[in-house]
Amino acid sequence: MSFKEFQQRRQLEAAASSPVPAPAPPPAPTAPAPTEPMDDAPTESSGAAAPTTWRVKGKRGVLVREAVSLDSALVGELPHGALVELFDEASAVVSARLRIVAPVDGWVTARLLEPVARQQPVGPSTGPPPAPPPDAYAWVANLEVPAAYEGPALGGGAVDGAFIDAALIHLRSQKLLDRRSVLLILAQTRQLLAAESTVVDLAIPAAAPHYTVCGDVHGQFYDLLNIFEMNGLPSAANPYVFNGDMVDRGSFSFEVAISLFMLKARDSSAVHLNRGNHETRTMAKFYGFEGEILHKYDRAVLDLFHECFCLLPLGCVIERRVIVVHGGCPSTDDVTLDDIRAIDRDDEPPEIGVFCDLLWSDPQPLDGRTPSRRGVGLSFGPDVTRAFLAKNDLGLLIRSHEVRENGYEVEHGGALITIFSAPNYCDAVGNKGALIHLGRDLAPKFTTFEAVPHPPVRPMAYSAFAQFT
Ligand SMILES: [Mn+2]
Repeated sequence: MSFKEFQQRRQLEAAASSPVPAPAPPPAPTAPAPTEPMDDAPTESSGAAAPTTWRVKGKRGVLVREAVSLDSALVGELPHGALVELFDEASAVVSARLRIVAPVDGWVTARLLEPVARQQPVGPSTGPPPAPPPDAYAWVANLEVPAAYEGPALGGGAVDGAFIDAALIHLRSQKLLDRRSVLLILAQTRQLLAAESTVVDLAIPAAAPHYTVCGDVHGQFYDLLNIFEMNGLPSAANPYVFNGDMVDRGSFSFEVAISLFMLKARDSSAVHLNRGNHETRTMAKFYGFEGEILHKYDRAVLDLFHECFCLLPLGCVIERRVIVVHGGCPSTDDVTLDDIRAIDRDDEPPEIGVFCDLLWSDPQPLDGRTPSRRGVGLSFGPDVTRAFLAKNDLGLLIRSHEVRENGYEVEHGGALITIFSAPNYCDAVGNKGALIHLGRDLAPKFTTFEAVPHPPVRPMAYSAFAQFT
């Protein structure tokens, strides 16, 4: 398939599937594991605090950590994203706002939008005040590593260089990490991401010559390893930005995501991760990541990945001058960096608005804004890029999100760069991959590279769309 044919096919695919693909049948339910509050079992959670029974609009549910499991047979009519009030079953002494996030396996997870406001119960007190919530992931450390497992395992939980070296070799040989180590890495990454701003300000560290900025990797783990071989592993002296779409399409999305997360867990400043439109439940369900994680692990691992994805920053600004976001410019000219910083990103992206635009938009050669061929986000011209940069005192916008034949393209008169790091995208496109070095002069320097061989697992092997690709 030629590059042009691929582009035409992608346009057809986008037109057919946008904005949101039709829902697929739900996966087979997984049995709840009694030791893990992550699972959606209403009566099986353990930990210091006993589950509390709640009702939501008169429905019963069970509080587990900061999430609530609700019987989806009862709340199935509540759409994704719905805001609901939660009350204590007995006397409405506790209330909180919730957002429905994940209807799965007969149970709906709803996330607390604000801390539970506990009030004094009416009438005489019947016991001590409620205990503070236990560490949400303390249970992970108590998991057992199967005796037959021979790979590297996180003993005390700290990710160090020796673990990373061993884990990358292990993953390269198509072996999985033990589930406890995976969950520990995810729990640590989640904490690190939660501490970051929605737009992260990055300065080139004194010990580093430049930032390396990579675009979409899309589950091409062996090409990611090739980047590290060419350009070095992330470290304080060799910091990276990965600009979203780590996962989906390529069938080694687990390996890509866990590798980037463990590198971040070792040194958060060495790896900065932006959110792409594929770090979302809807896209992951159809383009392979969900199926891959359910094949390699289970739903608890998938859910924790998605909790991390929801906390990924929407962009970063390097040395106050270069903004890096996955898609592109917003729909209006008045959007400031402070507006973006103020977005409550801890959620699935909406289908319209600044949050959506940053993840989905594409540049176009002509001035102005037009509807996107994707049906989500917009196409924006050079004048839009210039206005956005000027409004925010920026000099350059780096984005990803679209394949380019040479791995990168300088567009909009030099105001915008597309960077794409998945060579021979989907084993079919024949494009190069590229990365950018951004030194103190902030003049981008490009490195391009060809695809390397990977084990014979085809792209989209785990996808619900697999039969169509
Ligand atoms: Mn994308």
